[in-house]
Amino acid sequence: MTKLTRRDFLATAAVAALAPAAMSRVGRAEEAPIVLRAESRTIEVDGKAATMLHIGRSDGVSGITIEAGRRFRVNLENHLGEPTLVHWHGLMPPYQQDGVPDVSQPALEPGGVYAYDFPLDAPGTHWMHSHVGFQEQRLMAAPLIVRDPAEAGLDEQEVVVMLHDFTFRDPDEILAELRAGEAHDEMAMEKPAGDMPAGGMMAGGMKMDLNDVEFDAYLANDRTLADPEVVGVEPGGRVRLRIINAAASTNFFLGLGGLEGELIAVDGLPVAPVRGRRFPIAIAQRLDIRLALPAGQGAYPVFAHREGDTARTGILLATPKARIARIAGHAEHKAPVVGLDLERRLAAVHPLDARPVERTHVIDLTGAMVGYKWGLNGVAYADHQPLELRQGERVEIAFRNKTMMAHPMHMHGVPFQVVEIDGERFAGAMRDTVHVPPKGGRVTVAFDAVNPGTWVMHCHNLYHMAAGMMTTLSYVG
Ligand SMILES: [Cu+2]
Repeated sequence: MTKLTRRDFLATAAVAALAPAAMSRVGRAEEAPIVLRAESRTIEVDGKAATMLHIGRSDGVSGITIEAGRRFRVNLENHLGEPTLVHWHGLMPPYQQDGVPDVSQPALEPGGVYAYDFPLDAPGTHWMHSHVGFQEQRLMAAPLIVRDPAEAGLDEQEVVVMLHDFTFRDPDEILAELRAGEAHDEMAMEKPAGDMPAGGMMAGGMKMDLNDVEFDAYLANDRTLADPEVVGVEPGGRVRLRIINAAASTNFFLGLGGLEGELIAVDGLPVAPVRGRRFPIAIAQRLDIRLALPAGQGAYPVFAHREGDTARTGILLATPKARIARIAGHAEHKAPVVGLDLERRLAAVHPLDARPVERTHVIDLTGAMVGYKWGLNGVAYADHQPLELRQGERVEIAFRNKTMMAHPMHMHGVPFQVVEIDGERFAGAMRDTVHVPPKGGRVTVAFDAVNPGTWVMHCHNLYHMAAGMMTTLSYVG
């Protein structure tokens, strides 16, 4: 049994009243598997209905909240009229249960059920999403929260916020337009990108390609700021934000309004705390942020600002008697461009052991807006050769971005540690997705090949991945 603190109870009750579909809840100690349904649903965005996809439990709740130390025992049912498959982003399953079509297992046909069963060792803020076509852009994603049993007694309210970029259009059409699109500047640029001023201009005035898809809205727990989720909090209460960037193609800055927070984990893996009011979050990444709310009544927005743009989304934390004002969907100023300033300051609480590197793969991130062809080392996924490695090896992957766009690089199987940025070695965060800035950005990650199988590594910008920016790495036991 999971004990609920008073704040847990208050939070659950308040949130259930306000937004029943957007929250997860504590998994009970059931022996039976959790049933997850891939299904369609209708949501309303800016007063207009849209048929989207969903990964939900039979009670309509999105995703799963579960305790570390249990088994991940899930039956995935396909209630869609098309094949699907769900990747457990951040978990370390055996590769046959990793949810990548034709790499882990065949896609799940309509009406079918797949059973998943593997140990859940580590806590963390993770998520689940379809790895089939553009289903993720059609909102087929949900939180996957693995709670730390050691934190069960904390007097702290958990607030999960899942971010999306939203379009009423057919994503296949968007990709076709990108492929037919006009040429962009392709000037070479020596200086790597940091946290740059807004507008996509870098030092020297040269252009980079930012936000190549125009979206209709940005969602936080499926809602816009015109009608945001309002989470009940207590005056002076403690909150743990679990922010998940489930956008297909958008990096954000997570802003805490006037409040200062403490970043305690990235991609579900703990880091030495970093205090701040604004934190970058690239596509597919997660942020765990602790907040101590002021005493007295108040409403506290948690914003996600699209990089290089004024557009924003978010939720509101509000005490029972707080006055809630309308919040504009656009900020007065553009958010900056996501870079690696924060990344350089991060240090894992549980880093890799010190040992010699046994194998290094240099991966050039390649492609161009012209023709919208993306790849790794100049090769699209259709023509890829698996990267070679051996079980047990310490491996480093050196990403070198030869393109005009940033790429959030994600590897399946095991997390990695960021160990080098632009030639400078350091012992950074453990992660599963790292932002590699455009025009010569260089990031090296290290990992131990301890989860044998065939795994994909890809750019998590869904349009780049669909255009070929993916490869596999393969090692056997
Ligand atoms: Cu990319």
